Amino acid sequence: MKIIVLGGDGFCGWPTSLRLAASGHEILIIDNLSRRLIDDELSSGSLTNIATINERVSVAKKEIGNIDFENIDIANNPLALRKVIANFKPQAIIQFAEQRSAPYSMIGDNERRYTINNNISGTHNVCSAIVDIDRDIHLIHLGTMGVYGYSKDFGVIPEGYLEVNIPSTNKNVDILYPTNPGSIYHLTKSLDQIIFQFYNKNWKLKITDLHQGIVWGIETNETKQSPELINRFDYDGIYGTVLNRFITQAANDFPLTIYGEGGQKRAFIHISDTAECIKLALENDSFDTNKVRIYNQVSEVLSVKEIAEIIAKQYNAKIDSIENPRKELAKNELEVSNKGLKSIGFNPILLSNGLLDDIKLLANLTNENFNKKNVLNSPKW
Ligand code: NAD
Ligand code: USQ
Repeated sequence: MKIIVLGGDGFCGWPTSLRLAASGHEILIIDNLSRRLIDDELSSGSLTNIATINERVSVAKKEIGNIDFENIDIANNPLALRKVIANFKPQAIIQFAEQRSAPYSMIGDNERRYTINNNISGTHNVCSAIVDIDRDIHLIHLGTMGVYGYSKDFGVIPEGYLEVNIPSTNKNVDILYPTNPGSIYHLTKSLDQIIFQFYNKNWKLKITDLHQGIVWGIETNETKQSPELINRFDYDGIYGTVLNRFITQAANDFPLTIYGEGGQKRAFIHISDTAECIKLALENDSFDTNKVRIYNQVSEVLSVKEIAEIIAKQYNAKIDSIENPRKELAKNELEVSNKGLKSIGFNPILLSNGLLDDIKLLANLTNENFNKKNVLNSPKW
């Protein structure tokens, strides 16, 4: 298949591009490298030394498969985006290209506006281009579990749609699950859903929205094949996600930073499964296009405290409870359905599978890049 991967230089997009190329697909990465610029802006960056995009692509062509790259800002240069889609003629487009940090989106006015403009315009530009160029293109978007909020108020979190009873007609209908975002970033993912609903209703666009949990890990079979293919790995208080942060902290004798008491339950998925689930969604593309297909891309639910305890026990680390910089529930119950992806072959890697050791090893090998100053740099909101 010919596939465009928007945001293919990022943490999820790069290993996914490699996995798809290794499976014989023809990949065109589009990225404006904004994430590398944000590293400079925050004086932070990946714990691993990542190669330039040109080095990455040239090694991937030799070692993995058919991959090319174009530098385009999909939010601010819709004409260039349209031209590339029209010339490349993809069967599918995968949309990773959004500003994805909740803390970054809450720093201040600039970051709030940037996140809204970048994410909403970018995603809308893609939909609008598909309408004019080829309505058979399958759009796969990376959404987030955070659109649902994190609670059991309506029971187990279903895949996108909630069945409700309308008292006046006593009929049951499926509605888009009511959104409950906790940051400007999560708000953009909630708004993306309405864009998809409209484009699907009006132009019958074929869209899969994958509501992904927190991604942990770093390596996949493909990124391990050469130092130039290594993935990025964030550990700072703005882009680092909780499990990868705790592993890096354990590797650097830094107490694990639980925000509050650690009662927040979240859904998690390993980076290799991110790539695998997208491959499954792409290759299993016969579905009812009368509505947007929504899957929950998650493997297991754990609390922050449970994660900290697993890591503290395994690596003899200390745990610190620090004031939570975020406005969120101190504790919550959470149960999530992932039956859609399981029905097309997803067999999740769990935290107990032992991969933590791989990451600890890597975190140790790269600890010359670990900067203590960046661990607690989250804004408060
Ligand atoms: P990332 O920041 O590492 O990658 C995003 C990539 O998109 C970057 O390379 C960036 O340069 C590019 N990009 C951003 N705006 C762009 C624009 N306007 N034009 C072109 N390129 C642009 O993020 P990630 O962790 O790889 O996340 C990818 C997607 O997956 C995001 O949409 C995110 O919301 C979603 N997601 C991530 C996680 C996670 O834990 N990392 C969890 C759930 C969902
Ligand atoms: N947390 C800590 N200590 C830390 C860091 C975080 O206790 O040092 C807590 C946070 O307070 C929060 C939880 O861990 O309760 C998760 O935080 P996170 O930074 O790992 O994840 P989050 O901000 O939710 O965002 C990440 C990705 C985002 C994605 C989302 C999926 O950055 O792109 O959409 O995970 S989800 O959380 O399921 O909505």
